[in-house]
Amino acid sequence: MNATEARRRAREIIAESSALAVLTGAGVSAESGVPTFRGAGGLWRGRNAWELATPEAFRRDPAEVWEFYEARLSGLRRVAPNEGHRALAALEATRDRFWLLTQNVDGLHRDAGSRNVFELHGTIRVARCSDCALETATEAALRDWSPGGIPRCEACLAHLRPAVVWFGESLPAAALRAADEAIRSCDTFLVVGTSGLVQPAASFAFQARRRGARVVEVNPQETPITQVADVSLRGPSGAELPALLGKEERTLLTPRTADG
Ligand code: BV8
Ligand code: ZN
Repeated sequence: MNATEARRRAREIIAESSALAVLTGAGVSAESGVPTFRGAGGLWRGRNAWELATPEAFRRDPAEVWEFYEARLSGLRRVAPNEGHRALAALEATRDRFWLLTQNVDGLHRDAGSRNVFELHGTIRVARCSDCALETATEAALRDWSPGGIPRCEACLAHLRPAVVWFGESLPAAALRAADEAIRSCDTFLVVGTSGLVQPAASFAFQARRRGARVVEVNPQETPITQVADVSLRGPSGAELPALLGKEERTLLTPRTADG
């Protein structure tokens, strides 16, 4: 199947879908300037980002882990959703049954107008007390932070940590429930911008396929998920996703805001 046929087939599958589940990874935010883990984002000060995204790293050196997340948060202050994020918001607007499951902690899907969003791996925009679990906005927690410092809980003064899911930690129950419902109920499972290496998210497309859903993949590279995809679009999601939209959805594409 050549690229044109693949796009036509993918558009057909999406147009016929009345219950659409979407799984996204770092690739959907790449065109907004957010480094992926496969790309530049995989290394921070020569350290493997995945090493720093662990409870062990936080126990060992919480200040270093905060420098890592503060650097990512400050990067996010300068980015905005791209056409890919906006196209997914438009796809949701024309369907009653739609689930957006994201591995991204950047919050850009909601900024783009998506609503039924489930952050499987948490969000970098919230900080949580490692003792009493009180949550606060990370920007507020970092207001009087400086490198080497560790923001503290205003209620019990224990260390705050980013409200993200670290390796070895289980996913939020609500997000897992939503993923389970989406996999069981969807007729189409759209996978965008993920290398499909991190569990349990990496097995969702396989589960959906086993339940008879059609799988569409958008990724410039082949991934383990390609083997269960009915069609794979080998291009950037910022271009491929808008091309998947039908006439009505295109009219719903939220206009690009002044800053992006
Ligand atoms: C858990 C938040 C219960 C923090 C993240 C052995 C075997 C199997 C599993 C395990 C195992 N040992 C341990 C596990 C479990 C582990 C796991 O899967 N490890 C892997 C590495 C083997 N999983 C866990 O620990 C999970 N919890 O399982 O709990 C449990 C507990 C203990 C033991 C067993 C079970 C928790 C995992 C969550 C970790 N937190 N993030 C933070 O962000 O700092 S993971 C993080 O990395 C992201 O959230 C994401 O999930 C992952 C990165 O993957 P992608 O998003 O796909 O990004 P990547 O850069 O890799 O790829 C980008 C893709 O985009 C590429 O394919 C590229 O081609 C494409 N692309 C590029 N540009 C574009 C594009 N696509 C479209 N358009 C473009 N323009
Ligand atoms: Zn506390």
